[in-house]
Amino acid sequence: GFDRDKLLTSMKSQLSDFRYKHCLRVEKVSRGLAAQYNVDVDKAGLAGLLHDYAKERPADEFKAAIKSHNLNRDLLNYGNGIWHGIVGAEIIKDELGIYDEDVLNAIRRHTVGSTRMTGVDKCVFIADFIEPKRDFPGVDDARKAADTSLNTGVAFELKHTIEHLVDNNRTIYPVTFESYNYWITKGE
Ligand code: DGI
Ligand code: FE
Ligand code: FE
Ligand code: FE
Repeated sequence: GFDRDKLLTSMKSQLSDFRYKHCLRVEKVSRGLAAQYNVDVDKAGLAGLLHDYAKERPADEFKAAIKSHNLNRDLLNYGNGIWHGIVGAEIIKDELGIYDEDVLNAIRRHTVGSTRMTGVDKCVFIADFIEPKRDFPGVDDARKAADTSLNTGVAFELKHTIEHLVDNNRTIYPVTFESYNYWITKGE
């Protein structure tokens, strides 16, 4: 087991009030999805709670961590949006002593997905997108998709995210495309 109060203190010390509260909402929604779809509720909740732990770190720290943890150097061509999950999981391991790979993978995959997403990964990925304070155009359709099936929710979110990135002339991390190609055929 883990000491949730201690993790909350760490989260609070690392994050703005706005993002800390977002993480608590994602924890709750992720646990709800896990219960709905017979996924491990505690893993989905813990990953949901911690998913943005590293989001407010400076770029230099992520760049150093990419090198010290020997992660794919292509990551250096991206930014905080991509780093805080993939690299953030390594920071969480080092600083919080969370070693459960199911939890760490859900954190790694919460922004860009993966072709190998598990139930826990899907709950966190979707919860981050549909938590109650999200209010972008299309969020109600995303909530409906999530209520149809986890795969439908994941496919909807990847399509919406890629559309949004293209609309804004943003570069797309190749794993995001791989995830889209894989899951767009799996949503029912
Ligand atoms: O951390 P959150 O804001 O709660 O949400 P998130 O982790 O799902 O997304 C973080 C940011 O990353 C968001 O602005 C969208 C962006 N993003 C998602 N996929 C890609 C991406 N940015 C780039 N450049 N490329 C991607 O493939
Ligand atoms: Fe995030
Ligand atoms: Fe997300
Ligand atoms: Fe988030």
